[in-house]
This record gives sequence, C-alpha cells and structure tokens, in this order.
Amino acid sequence: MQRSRHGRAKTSSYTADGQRQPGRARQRAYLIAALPDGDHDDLAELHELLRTAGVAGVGELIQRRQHPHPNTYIGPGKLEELKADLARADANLVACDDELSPRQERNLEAALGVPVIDRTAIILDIFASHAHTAEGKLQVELAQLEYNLARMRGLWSHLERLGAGRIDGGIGTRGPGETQIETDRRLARDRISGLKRKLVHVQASRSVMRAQRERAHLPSVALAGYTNAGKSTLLNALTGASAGVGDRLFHTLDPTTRVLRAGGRDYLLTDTVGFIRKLPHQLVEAFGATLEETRRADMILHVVDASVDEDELLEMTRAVEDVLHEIDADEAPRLLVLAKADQVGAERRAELENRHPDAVLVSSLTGEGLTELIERIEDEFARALQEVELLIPFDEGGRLAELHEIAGDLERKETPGGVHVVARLPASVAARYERFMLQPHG
Ligand SMILES: Nc1nc2c(ncn2[C@@H]2O[C@H](COP(=O)(O)OP(=O)(O)OP(=O)(O)O)[C@@H](O)[C@H]2O)c(=O)[nH]1
Ligand SMILES: [Mg+2]
Repeated sequence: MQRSRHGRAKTSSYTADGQRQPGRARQRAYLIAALPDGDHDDLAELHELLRTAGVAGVGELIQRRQHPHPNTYIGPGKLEELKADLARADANLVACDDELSPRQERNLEAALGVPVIDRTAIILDIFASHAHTAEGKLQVELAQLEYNLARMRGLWSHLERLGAGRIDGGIGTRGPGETQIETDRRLARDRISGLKRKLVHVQASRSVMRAQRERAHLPSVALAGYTNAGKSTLLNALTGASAGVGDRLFHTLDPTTRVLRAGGRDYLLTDTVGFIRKLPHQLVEAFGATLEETRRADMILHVVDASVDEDELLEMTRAVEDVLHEIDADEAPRLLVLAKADQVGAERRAELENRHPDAVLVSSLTGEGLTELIERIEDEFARALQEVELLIPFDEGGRLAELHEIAGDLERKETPGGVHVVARLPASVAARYERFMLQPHG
C-alpha cells in the first residue's frame, strides 16, 4: 500500500463518543479488527486514517473470526490478551476498523478501561476538521448527529429498562434517566431538522449556479475515486486550476468545477469528495447534495492510484464502484484513470496494461498520458454527438451564440433566410433545436 509518512496532520483527540477535544494530550491508539480467515485486509488504512486525524498507532491486534462478537466485537479470550497488550504499549485509546454497535463499544470500554472509537467516528472526525465551507460544515455536523443519535439510543437503553423496572407504572415511572434520554433525543432531532433546513437554504444557491451551467449545456465530467488517489492534482494538471492537494485522506470535501478546453469545445470538470472502503452511510446521506455533482455528470473519470499492487487497486476500485452505485451514478459512461504513473515500475506497467486495457495511465506530475486522457474524453462525447443542419433566422441571434458555446467551432454560412449552420450536438441539445432543423444527420 502506498503510504507516505511525511506531513503530520494536526493533533486532535477524542472522547468516547468520538467528539474531538483539541489541546488534550496526544492519543496513542491500539488498532483492532475482527476478520474472517482468508481476508487479506490489513490495518494500514486505519493507521493512515488515524495519522490524518493526528493520532499515533502504537500496536494492532487482528482476530480471525467469521463474524465479530455481538457483545464485545472480539472474543472474550482475545479481550484479555488485548488488555495486557494495551498496558504494554502504553495505549490510551482503542481504534476499531469497523463500525461498532453501541453495545459493543460500551462493553469494550468497560472491559478495557480506555476510550474506544470506531472507524466511522474517525472518518467523521476527519471530515469535521477538513470542512471549510458552510455547506461542508453543515453536512458533516448532520452526519455526526445522526451517528450520535444512534449511539444515544444504545447508550440510554439500559437506563430506560432500569427506569421502567424500578417503579411499575403510575406517577414517578418516568425517572430522571428516562426524562433525560427523551430530552437529549428531542434536542438532537430538533438540531437535525434545523440543520436540514439550513442545508436546503445553502444548497439553493449552489443549484442556481448549477442551473446556469446546465443552461449553457456544457458537457460535464466528474472526477471520482478513492481518497488520496490524485483527483485534485489531476484537475489542476488538466485545467491549470489550483485546487487544494494534500497527502492526507479526505483533503477535498467541497466540489470544485473548472473549464477544460479541448478540441475547440469546453467541458466542465468537477473534482469532489473522495470515497473509502466502508464509507459511513451517514456521510453518504448527509453529502447528498455534494454527491449530486457526480450523479449528474455526463461522464465519470474514475481515478485510482496505480502505485499500489493489483489486489489493493481492485479493492479500491470496487469500493468506489459500490458508492457510485449507492448514489445512483451508474448511468454515465466511466473511464478508469490509473494515476501516479511516475510511481509505477516497468513490470507493473505491463501488468496494468494487460489487466486494464481500457484504462488510461497518467501522471499529473510528469504530464504523461494527459493528452491521451483528453482525447478519450473528446471521443466519448463525440460518440454521443449528432450532426445537425440548422437554419437560424437572423432575429434569433442569441441561438447562434448559444450554439457556439455548446458546439465550439461551427460550420456557418449566411443565406437570405438566415444563418445556415452545421453543428455536432449532444442528442438532448439537438432535440431543442428541432424547429430550426433542415435535415437530421445520422
Ligand atoms: N508521484 C505522484 N504523486 C501524485 C500524483 N498525483 C497526486 N499525487 C500526490 O498524491 C497525494 C494526493 O493527491 P490529491 O490530488 O490531493 O488526491 P485526491 O484524490 O484529491 O485526495 P482527497 O481529496 O483527499 O480525496 C498528494 O500528495 C499528491 O501530491 C502523481 O501523478 N504522481
Ligand atoms: Mg482532493
């Protein structure tokens, strides 16, 4: 797995429920996972997530079991072993590679005597510290609240039972515990609906921008892919933009759109949030509007870091495909872009060509493959273009300007009845020009 060790993210630490507490002593995490036999996953990615969150990994334990233990995630025997390991490594935190049920989390904490955080809480925390725009912050807070609401339910359920059992019916049944639960939940739900309202408001302005772009009918291309694959760097290399780049996970959260000019035609290229294995569903839901950019694209460039080995590459591409499917971005044509070619040796290069014959190998650093990538984008759209012959009356001058913008170079000739134009248009756009059509071409 390609992992660079330089560049440390800012330090943050956690309370048991995944809330970040800046300024506290640095956290030393022990990493745990329960994996079935034959699962070759390792904890490198969890290490990288923790590094991005500013937490040190000081040891790891992988238990082989078909399913995680329902009460304690790892089995009771291993739990004892882990407790001794924690003391030896002087760990003050346990980080689990899966999302834990509230019960598992509570039991683990009770047994181990240190805070336990799960993969979802870590990812949410990273998102929270990388969110800059109003929309990004609101989306992350919404995801965190949804996550906490589920924990709250679990956390309080034993108190509820306690309250109900203590006094059977009548006045006083609603003990302080239960009242508190309901208050907390109501507050959380109120906050969630408040956030959703604010988000609708914030997103309205972005959809105005999108509507303007769509009116221009420029073909749109979205960069999608695993986090840290090199999407933002590629956007910069292709368009001369200066989108933020960083060797840390989830550097980009907010979409950036730039114009890519190729073959006399403009394309809109959008870079957006990266994906990861086991991407928390709360984030997928909360980031619905951001992911919309990918869903609405006419074409998707699936960017993958080609400097990793084939198994890892397949796993990352599969994780991305799963999310694309989950957000209904299945329909647009997809092109696999193997990034960071400068990090790939001759042997692996041959293997990549062999295993991914349709993909394009590029390096944003050396510029290798970028011309071919642009050609492939042009080809993809050219295939979907339809040649039309139009007669635009002189009093519809606006139409001509619009056509220019959509179709780039036009073949045009002034005739007594108007401007005679031959243009290659996307089918959807061609339909809008039907009344000017002289004869459709194939
Ligand atoms: N050697 C090499 N490194 C690259 C290349 N492209 C990107 N990188 C590095 O890979 C890291 C991640 O690049 P980004 O462009 O931020 O990746 P991203 O896919 O936008 O990542 P997120 O926004 O975090 O999801 C940075 O350290 C880049 O400098 C490349 O072509 N060659
Ligand atoms: Mg990025």
